[in-house]
Amino acid sequence: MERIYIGMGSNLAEPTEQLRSAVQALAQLPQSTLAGVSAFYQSDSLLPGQPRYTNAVAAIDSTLAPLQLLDALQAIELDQGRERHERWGPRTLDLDILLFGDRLIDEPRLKVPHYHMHARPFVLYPLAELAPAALVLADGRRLEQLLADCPFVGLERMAPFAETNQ
Ligand code: PH2
Ligand code: MG
Ligand code: MG
Repeated sequence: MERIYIGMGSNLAEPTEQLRSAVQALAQLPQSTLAGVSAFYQSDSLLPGQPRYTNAVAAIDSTLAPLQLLDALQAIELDQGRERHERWGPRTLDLDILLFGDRLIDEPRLKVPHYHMHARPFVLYPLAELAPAALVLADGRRLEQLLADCPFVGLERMAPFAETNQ
């Protein structure tokens, strides 16, 4: 079993509903159990002119191999209407593998830790709700330090998932 953190994002077609559906799909993954879901956060898109995003992080424990999990996450994205046009385009659902146990992965389809996660408050702050403060990434960076270097700016924290999901 390895602990995996998955970043979730949506800025089309009722983002909150998209994330709720995604959580249900993650709970159905084979060889895996859902271990936690952060609160949902809203923020402006990094690219101007797009709708605001809703983001969250989920934790799963899984024996899936990284590329098996990536395939399963991309199937969930497609199932929820994801269309890939331009890079960073608006999307109904984005599921990104942020951390995969203590693995460093550098494959054409998958780089872990997720690139740019250190600079994205909408990834780091929900991650910090689930991961221990003392977490050290596979590349040696400390979550505490990444948080200290990434101010909580432009993020709006919504009700915790358990409350919004009742
Ligand atoms: N994802 C992007 C581009 N911009 N902005 C926010 N707030 N949240 C995202 O998840 C996001 C983004 C492409 O991955
Ligand atoms: Mg992304
Ligand atoms: Mg993605």
